[in-house]
Amino acid sequence: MNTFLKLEKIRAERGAVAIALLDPDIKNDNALLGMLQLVNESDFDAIFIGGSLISDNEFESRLEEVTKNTELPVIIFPGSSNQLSQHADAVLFLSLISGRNPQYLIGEHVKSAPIIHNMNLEAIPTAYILLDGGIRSSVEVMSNTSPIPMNKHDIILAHALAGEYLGNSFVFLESGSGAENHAAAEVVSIISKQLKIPIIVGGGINTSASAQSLVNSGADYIVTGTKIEQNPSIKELLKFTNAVHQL
Ligand code: 1GP
Repeated sequence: MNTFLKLEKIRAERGAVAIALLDPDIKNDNALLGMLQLVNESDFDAIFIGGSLISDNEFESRLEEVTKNTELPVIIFPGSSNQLSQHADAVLFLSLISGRNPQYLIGEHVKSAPIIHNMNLEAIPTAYILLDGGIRSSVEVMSNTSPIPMNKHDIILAHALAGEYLGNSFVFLESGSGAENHAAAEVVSIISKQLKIPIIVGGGINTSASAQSLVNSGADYIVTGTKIEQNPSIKELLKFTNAVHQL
């Protein structure tokens, strides 16, 4: 069974999937294994790994370290085509469809496709939609694209439908790491009613109440990163993953 189907099986069994985002950037170097330990003990279902700034050599060695120390599926959430490794189970093949920057619509894809092919890595096509989470996010700065305002429901829906019709396996509603406002429950609700493909929601989801309300609104996968970097207790993280798992 490939990684996408494994994730979907978890979704069917648990109602929704709890994803821990680990940023292998140098700033987290000493803390990375500690954060991984927390994730391993807190009932997360999978790990996304990636960041804005990390280079290819560092990425490879840190990814190897992570995969050696967890039983969870490890899926690359790449900031660029430099972030690839055969140690991962899969890579999100992201198209930043909320933007109009060709580098993130096809450029990085062409650069990374032969590498992914040679690594025999599973690529999971994902329509990545950046929403305005109330901060100027790293994605906005690094991709040179603008987020969609959260109150433009019809425009967000049009992008999500386009993502589905383009053949993506997931739509990812991203408010940016450290967002002040995560994706609005109303937005998730509107989109989940119209889409057939599963919805990943991430950015600024720091409390179990937020996670629960987003899952109630139709989010299929909840991603959290910053919370794990803030040295939470296992009890607190278990409360969070428990709020995601509604079955
Ligand atoms: C960012 O969606 C992720 O790409 C996670 O965001 O760090 O705010 O949890 P946080």
